[in-house]
Amino acid sequence: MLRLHPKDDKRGSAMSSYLRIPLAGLLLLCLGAAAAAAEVASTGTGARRLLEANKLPEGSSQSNPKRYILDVTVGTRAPDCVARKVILINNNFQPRLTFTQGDWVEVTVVNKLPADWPSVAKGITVHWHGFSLRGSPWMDGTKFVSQCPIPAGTSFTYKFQVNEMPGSYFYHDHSSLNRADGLQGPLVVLPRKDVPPLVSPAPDASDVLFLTDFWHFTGNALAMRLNRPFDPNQATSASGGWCWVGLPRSLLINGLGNYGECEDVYTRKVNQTLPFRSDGHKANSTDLMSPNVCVAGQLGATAEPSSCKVELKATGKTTCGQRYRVTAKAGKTQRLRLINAGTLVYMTVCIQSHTLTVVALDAAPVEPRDFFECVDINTGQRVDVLIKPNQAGVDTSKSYWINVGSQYRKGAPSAYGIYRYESSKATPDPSQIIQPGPMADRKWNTSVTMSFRPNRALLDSKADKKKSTAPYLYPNAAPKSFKLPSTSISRRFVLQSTQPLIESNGMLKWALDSIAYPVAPPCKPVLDSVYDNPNWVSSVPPVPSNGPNQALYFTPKGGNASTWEGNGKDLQLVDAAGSSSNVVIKLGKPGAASHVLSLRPGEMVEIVIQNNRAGFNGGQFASANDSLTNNRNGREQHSFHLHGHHFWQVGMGMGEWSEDKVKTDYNLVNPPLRDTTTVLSNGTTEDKAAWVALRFVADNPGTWPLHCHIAWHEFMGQGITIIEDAPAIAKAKVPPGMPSCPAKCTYTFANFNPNAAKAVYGSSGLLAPDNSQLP
Ligand SMILES: [Cu+2]
Repeated sequence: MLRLHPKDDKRGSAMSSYLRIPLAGLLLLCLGAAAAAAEVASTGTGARRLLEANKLPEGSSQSNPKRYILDVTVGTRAPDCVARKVILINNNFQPRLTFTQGDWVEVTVVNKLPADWPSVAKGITVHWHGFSLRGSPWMDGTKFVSQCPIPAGTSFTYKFQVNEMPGSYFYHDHSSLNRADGLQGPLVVLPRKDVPPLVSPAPDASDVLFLTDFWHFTGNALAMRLNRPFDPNQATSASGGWCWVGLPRSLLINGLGNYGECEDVYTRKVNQTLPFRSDGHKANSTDLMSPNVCVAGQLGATAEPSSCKVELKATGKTTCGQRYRVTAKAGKTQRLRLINAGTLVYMTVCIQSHTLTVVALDAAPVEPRDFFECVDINTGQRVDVLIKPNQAGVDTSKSYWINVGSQYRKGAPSAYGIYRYESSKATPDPSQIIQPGPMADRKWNTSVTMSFRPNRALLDSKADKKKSTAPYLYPNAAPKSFKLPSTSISRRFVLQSTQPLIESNGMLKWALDSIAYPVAPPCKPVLDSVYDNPNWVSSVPPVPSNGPNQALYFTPKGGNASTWEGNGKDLQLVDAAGSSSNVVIKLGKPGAASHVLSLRPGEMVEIVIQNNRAGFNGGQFASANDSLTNNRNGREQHSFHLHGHHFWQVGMGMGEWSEDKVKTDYNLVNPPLRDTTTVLSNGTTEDKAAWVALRFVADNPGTWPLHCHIAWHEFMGQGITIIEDAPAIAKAKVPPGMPSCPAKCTYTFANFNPNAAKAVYGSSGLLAPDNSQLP
C-alpha cells in the first residue's frame, strides 16, 4: 500500500522549504471547530459520559476525507477530587475519537497551550498508538523521528488512511510528558459493515474504559526532576538532584478517580470502606503524602498535598466521589475496550463475579479465552473483553465493582468503577470488593501471556466478491506483516535493557545496549534525514568512547552466531559459557546519542529485549554514596511498544535469553500478535532477568520507535529508532505542511536551575494543585 512517487518535490534545503499553514487557513480551521461544537456526541450524561472529540463528518475518500479538530488548551479540572490545571481537548478531558476502517481522515491539532505551561516552548505532537500508518510514515506523530513538534500558536493537520485492523487504540502526545496531563484519549476503529465481525453474534453493547494514572503536578514539571544529576558528586546547587516521580496519586477510569478514596473526605469523612490499594489497605494520611524519592541530600523535594482534607474545599461543583458506571443489560452481551493509557502503572482490571472473555489484544483478534474476574494490561496495551449474559452467580438486579489495581508499584493506588445492571439502583456492597492480589499470586504469568492464539480465521479472511464482503484486514488484503513467524529470520537483534549512569554528567538513564536517547539530538527528524540521504544511517555519530551507533545484530544460522555483521568495531560478542549457544553481549561505556536499528526491505527480523540488571555493563558508579545505588542490581518490568507494526510475540521467559530458548520457549506456529509487550522482572523480588522475543516483516518503510511505554522511562532514554527500508523512504513523497523545526532541539530539558524553573513553572518552581480554581 505504500505509495511511491518520483522524488519530484525534493526539497532544495532540508528544512526551509517545509510548507507552513498560512494564517488565513488557520483561522478557517478554528472557525470550523466552533461550527462543529453542535455535533459533539456523547454516550451518557454528567460526569459519566465519554465525550467525543469534535468531528466534521464528510465523505471518506482521499479527496474528501473525514475531518476532525483537536483544540488543545489548558483548564482547571478535578478528575480525582484535587483541582489542578490539566490539558483539555475541545474543552473536554481525554475525549474519544472514532474512525471507521478504510476512512481517509484529516485531524487538525491546534496547539493553544498557554505561555506559562511547563515546557510549552517544546511544542506538541499527536501519535496514533497502534496504527501502522502504511504509506504515511510522516504522520506517526513522533517528535524528531517523524516530525518536528507543533509550536504553540500554530496547528498541524495529520492526514492518512485508517488502514488498520478494527479495534481499540488511543492517541497521545509523543513529544514530552504532556500526556500525563491529559493530551490523549481513546481511539476506536470501527469495522466496515462488509468485513467479518470480530465475534458473532455482535455484542449488544460496547463501552470504553480509558485507564490512566494521575499526579497532582504536571508531567513536564515532574520529568524535569528526572533530568538532574543522579550522582551526588556531580549535582550542584544550580542543578539540584535527581528525583523520582513517585507513585501516581490516583488511577482514573474515563477521567474519574478519587484521590486516596477521598470522596467522603470531601464531606469531611474519611472513607474507611473502600481499599486504597489492591492489597486491601485502607487510605490514611501517610499514603496521601507519598514522599518524593530524591537523591539524599539534594535539592528538589517538593511539597505534595498532605491529605484530602487539606486539598478539598467544599466549593460546590465537583465530580468528587463519582465513579464511572458501565450500564449492563440482563441477557445481553457487553463488550468492554480496556485501554491502559497510564504513564507508569501495570494494571489489573477486575469485574466482580463476572467472567471476562478476551477477544482482542492490542486490536489484534485472538481466539476467545475466559478469565474469571481479572485481566492484566500494561501501559500502552489494550485488551478487549466480552461479558456474556446469564453467568452463574450473577444477580442482574444488583451492581458489581470494577476494580482497577496497580501491579509492581508497591503502594500505588486502585480505582473503582461500577458495573451496574440497569434494573439495579443500589451501589455494590463495599465488603464484596474483589482484590486482584499481587502478581506473584496471579495467573497472568509468562505462560498465560504466551498462550493467546491469533484469530487466524479473521486475519486470513479474503474478499468475497460474490457476497460483496471485504477481508477483516481491509484494505490490507494480504499484508506480509501477518505472515507467520516460522519463516526463517534474516537477522536477530539482542537489545540489553539497563539503567546506566552517564559518567560525564552523572545523569541516570534507561538505555538499550548502553545507549540512551540524547538530550539534544540533531534538529531534524530522523525520517527527513533518511529521506534526504538514504545512507544517512552510516553517518550517525557514534557514542563517544563506545563505538556503535547502530543496534547490534548477528546471523542466527549456519554456525556463525559469533560473527557480527554490523557496526561493532569496539564491541565483542562474548561467549560467557564457552558455547556459541550461550551468547551475551559485552558493551562499552554507556552514553546518550542517536541510536538506530536499520532494516532491509522485506526481511523478517527478530528482536530480543533482555531485561538486565540496572548496573549491568559497569555502567553504574559503584562508589556513589547514595541510598539508591543499593537498588541498582535490581530490575523493573517494562512495557515495550513498537510503532509501525504489530509483531509476533514469539517468546517470553525468565532468566537470560540464549539461542537454546528458540527450541524450548518459542512458539513459531501461532504466537500472540501485539504492538506492546511486557519485559518482565521476576514479580516479587525483581532480581531475576527476563526477556521477550519479537518477530515481524520489515514491509512498512518509515522510521518507527521501539520504546518503553512507561513515559518516564522513555523520557530517560529507553528506546531506539528503527529505520525501515531507507531507499523506499528516500523515494516517498513528503506531505506538505510539516511543522518547521526549531533552532534548538531537545528530547528532554535543560538542567534544573531554580531561577529558570520559577520563571517557567511559577513561584513554587512547579505547578501545584490549585483549589482556588475549582470549578
Ligand atoms: Cu521501562
